[in-house]
Amino acid sequence: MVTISKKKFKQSFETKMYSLYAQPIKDATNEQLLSVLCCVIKDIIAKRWIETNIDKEKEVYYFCIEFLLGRQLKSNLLNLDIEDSIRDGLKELGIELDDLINAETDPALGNGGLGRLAACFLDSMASLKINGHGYGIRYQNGLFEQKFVNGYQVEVPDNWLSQGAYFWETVRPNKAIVVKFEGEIELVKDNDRLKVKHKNYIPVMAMPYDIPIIGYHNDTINTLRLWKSEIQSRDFGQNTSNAKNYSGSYEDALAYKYYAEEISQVLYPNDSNYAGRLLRLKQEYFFTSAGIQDIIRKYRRTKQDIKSLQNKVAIHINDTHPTLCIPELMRILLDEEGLSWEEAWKITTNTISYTNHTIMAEAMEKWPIDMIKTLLPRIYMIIEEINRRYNLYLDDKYNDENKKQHMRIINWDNVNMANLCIVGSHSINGVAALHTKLLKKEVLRDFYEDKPEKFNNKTNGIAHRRWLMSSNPELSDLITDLIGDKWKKDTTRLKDLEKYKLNTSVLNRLDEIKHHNKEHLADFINNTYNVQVNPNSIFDVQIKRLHAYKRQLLNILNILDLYHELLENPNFDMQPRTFIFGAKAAPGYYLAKCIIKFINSVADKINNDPRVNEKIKIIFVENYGVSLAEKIIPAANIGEQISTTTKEASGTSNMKLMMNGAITLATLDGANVEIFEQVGEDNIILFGLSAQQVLDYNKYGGYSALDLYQSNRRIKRVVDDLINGFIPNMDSEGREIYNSLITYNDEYFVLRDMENYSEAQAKINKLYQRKEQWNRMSLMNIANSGIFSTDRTISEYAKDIWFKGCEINEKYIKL
Ligand code: CRA
Repeated sequence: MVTISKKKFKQSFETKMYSLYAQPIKDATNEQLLSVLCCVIKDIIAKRWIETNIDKEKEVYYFCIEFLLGRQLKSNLLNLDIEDSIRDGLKELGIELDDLINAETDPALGNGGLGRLAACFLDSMASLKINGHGYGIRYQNGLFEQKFVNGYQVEVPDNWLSQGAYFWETVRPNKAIVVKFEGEIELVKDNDRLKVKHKNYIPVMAMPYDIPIIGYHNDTINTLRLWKSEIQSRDFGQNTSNAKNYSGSYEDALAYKYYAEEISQVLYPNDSNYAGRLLRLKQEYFFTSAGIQDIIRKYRRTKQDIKSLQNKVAIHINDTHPTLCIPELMRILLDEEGLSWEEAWKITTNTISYTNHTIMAEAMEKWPIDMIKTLLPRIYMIIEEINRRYNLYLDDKYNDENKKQHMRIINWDNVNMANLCIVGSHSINGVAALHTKLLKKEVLRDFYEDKPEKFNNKTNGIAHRRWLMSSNPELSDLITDLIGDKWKKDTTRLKDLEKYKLNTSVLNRLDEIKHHNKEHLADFINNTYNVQVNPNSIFDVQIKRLHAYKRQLLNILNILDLYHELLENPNFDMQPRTFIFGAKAAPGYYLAKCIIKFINSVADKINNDPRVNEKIKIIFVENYGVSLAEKIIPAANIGEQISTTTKEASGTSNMKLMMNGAITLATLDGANVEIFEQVGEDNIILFGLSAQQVLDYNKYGGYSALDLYQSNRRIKRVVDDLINGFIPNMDSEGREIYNSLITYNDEYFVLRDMENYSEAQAKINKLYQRKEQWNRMSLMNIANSGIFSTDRTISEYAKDIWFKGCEINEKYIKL
């Protein structure tokens, strides 16, 4: 383990301050102090980082187009176990560690669950001592910054690099890689073989920026390598034989610079939605090609036979965005290594595995043939050949044309990326039990029936180090006082907390801690939004991207209903509630933006109505992201997981909230099903249509939102509020939402589940008044959250997918 004494730390800090800034500590800004601290920490870990990078056993490479890391300082100090000495040392230098923790930018290189999951996976791989590294894109602008103007979402470019650099990263120009776009392919005869020549391509340089990923109390330091796109300076403006023919004019030089740099300029702000844009395809090839070339370069240095690649390397494709790993690896094995198609295919499929994260049809990536052909001519040839061979296989095995059509990789004028992933990898997994079941039985049924052994489930998780130990230290300390600290390395031990379920003083302690966290959040809300919230009220939290299927609309319509009930009957028995929302909408997703405006307008009306003010408050936090989540989650009493059943593949805020003692209010969707299995029916509040009911409605119809609206007084009342001027300052947004519910028959069954949801909320109202029982439920949630640590998820990936059949698997079987 790396360590540093306080004395040594102070010396290093001062020396670094002089060498970086040539100024005394007292003159430095917080940003400068932070950059010095990051450098000192990087110095401390440097040797270990190099050693981890010397490969000893099989390595895992996790390709993901998003990594939502969150701030790193606190979590790095925790994992290195040096927080106390650093805090004390800084204090003696007149610096508060917490000021530096808060000065760090929050790199928002992801949209939501997918990107945050990737970050939690990196944390767990390092903490389980797996040689596992991430590959992604170093976007110049991450997910937009959200501002509310008159209740509307306004998107401002995210400028996470405004401090000039990201203090944790190390750029490695000596490891840069050229990625080739466009051009023509020529097959040249070379003795008895055909050689592939890629001519007139546009070279783009992939520049690696490495971020250390530090394992918890062990010596593992892995790497997240993010690629930035740049011009290839050697070819810049030169008329080389291979590169596209730039005349050398100023205009050409500028055009080339723009072409190259645009690729890593901005993260697509879409969640569960397919961005059908040429630039997105460029991004996908850019980072997969750079990553695969990097892996092979490193492997070649070991001088081992390329045919043993699968014994040393596992490549994981996180959703379909990195699908091009498959043809890119094939390209290198065929064109550079000279292997036969059969040999190359065997190595590729044995090395690559794939996770599906959604069944939403609009999120399934399909790329027009013409686009791929022009942008990536050699890659397209390989995809075409994979498709040709697969069609032969299908024709040989099946007669059913429909079925075959559905399974083809190239279909009509498109390449179906999910199909390519399934065919080109040895493992396909869903992210929660219900999701995997739906993949097998519905969405990917034909593939499952064809090769059932390839399919498996890996229920998502969360890094408990960040989401409990670091963000809720008081709760973490209480747990350790009660059951010792073994749970930190083995979260299933949290189960030991159950023995305190009848212990009043422990339950009260739990309550006190929740109350402190609520006070902290209330202070933050007061300071930031100038709204007073009552820490004795129920903190009811829905934090996730804004999407119709996640049904923030159901939540706000129920709040409106409560408001009406209170106005009609001021003695209406209601425990005070603070409803907290946090959500960004994709900039082009109009309905989602209308819902944001609606929530803000309702909040405005209710928060300013003294008649109900003691009972209901609504807070919509601006610019929800990892750092805000770390503040909100420890303070939550209720976690709203109210998606339309079948639509949420897993969800991960559900796990974070339960682990912090919130009670889940949920449909039996995604991983809520497993939360229910863990805590039992007494410790979760369920409502809503079952998966089967939703599937049946979708298949056979039979639901009329209009009928429901006409026959249910309370439903009609709140739906009418969308358009009757009751909520002020709404323009056409109310009509848009109204139409989605009534004219378009409520695709996500908001009105259908409304009554049931309101009953569930009423149940919570009663339960919360029995404080001891509520605290017991809270304790039972914490105690049973252990399986949702990504340490469990990752050890399953390790033993069932990445290291299956390998010697080192022994290590993970025990986990
Ligand atoms: N939007 C799912 O919708 C899931 C995460 C991580 C999502 C979530 O239910 O928890 O992935 N899907 O598995 C996705 O990004 C491309 O699909 C998500 O974050």
